[in-house]
Amino acid sequence: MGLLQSASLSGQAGADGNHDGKLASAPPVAASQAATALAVPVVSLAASEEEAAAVLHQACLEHGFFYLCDHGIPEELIADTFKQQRAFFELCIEQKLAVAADSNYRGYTPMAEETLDPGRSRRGDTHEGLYFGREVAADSPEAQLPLHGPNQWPAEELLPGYRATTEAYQAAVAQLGFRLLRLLGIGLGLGADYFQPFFTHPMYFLRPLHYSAERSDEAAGLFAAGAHSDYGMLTLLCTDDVPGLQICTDGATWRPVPPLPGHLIVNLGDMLCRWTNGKYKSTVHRVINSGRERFSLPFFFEPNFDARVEALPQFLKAGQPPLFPPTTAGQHLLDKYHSTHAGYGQAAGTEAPAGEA
Ligand SMILES: O=C(O)CCC(=O)C(=O)O
Repeated sequence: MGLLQSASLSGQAGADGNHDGKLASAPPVAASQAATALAVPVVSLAASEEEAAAVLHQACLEHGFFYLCDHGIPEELIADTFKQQRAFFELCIEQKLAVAADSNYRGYTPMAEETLDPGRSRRGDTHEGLYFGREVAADSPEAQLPLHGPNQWPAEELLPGYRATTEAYQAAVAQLGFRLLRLLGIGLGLGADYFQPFFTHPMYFLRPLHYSAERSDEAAGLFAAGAHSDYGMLTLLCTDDVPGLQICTDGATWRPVPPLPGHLIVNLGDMLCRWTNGKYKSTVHRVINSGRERFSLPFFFEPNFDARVEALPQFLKAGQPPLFPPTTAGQHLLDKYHSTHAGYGQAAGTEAPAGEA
């Protein structure tokens, strides 16, 4: 375990500006020129839980991002998962649309369907993707909840082994999510099991992404993935070797977080920022494409749909109002889907919530 050699950081900023639908800490275009890489901490799961939790805690206070090594997901499984996703995205559009995102928003979302930074983007983001949630049988009572139900898989004859490989990767990364929950609880002084009750029926989503080779053009409002903070608890990201991810921790400067062989990139989402009343950072990030096709595998680890998310009393100073109004994990996710996915309202048969675009 250790830290990468440091590049000093000036100041810090939590993102989750989402209570008003805006990203308060994304820097303006003029201020966001390319900058040096950031010294993102490295958490090793080979260390004891206490040691790992201490490094993780510091990373959450300062960056909201860390690299994760010794995570235990076999290299071969990662390579096979990327290979299968490439095969899916190479299918013709009709074949991909055969599993178009359904009313639970599980399935395929075409190129430019998502706009993560609607305030700055002039076109949809230059990626296509797939959502695979925790598998929920159609006849389960849980399937009554928005976003819950069976996943949509491409036919086995079309992509042999696709489902088995993707499910194996998803199971491995979900297990990691639960390990990190323990470290978060320890790091915050709440106890290793503190967050478990919020994750008895977690909403998690593996989201294989394919970025086209189109160059991003910030001045023209064209992004591979526009500036945003993540909506849930944690994101565990595996990327290919093409750089592109940038984060903004100081409200002014975008800095690259390059892929590191054998490491996942983990970042905190809005739920942790809200539970800790901003103590932990839900850091704004984006993807800028410099002309190469790119694949990534974000895994969004979210609490139960009905988990109440509001500042925990431990993180409120006397007389201080919470930074964010209370919400639930499910409602927050639905609000964000409505504001960033062109197809969500139609697919789910719902109107955008009041106050959202
Ligand atoms: O592909 C990446 O590197 C990041 C993806 C991302 O930010 C997201 O899906 O929220």
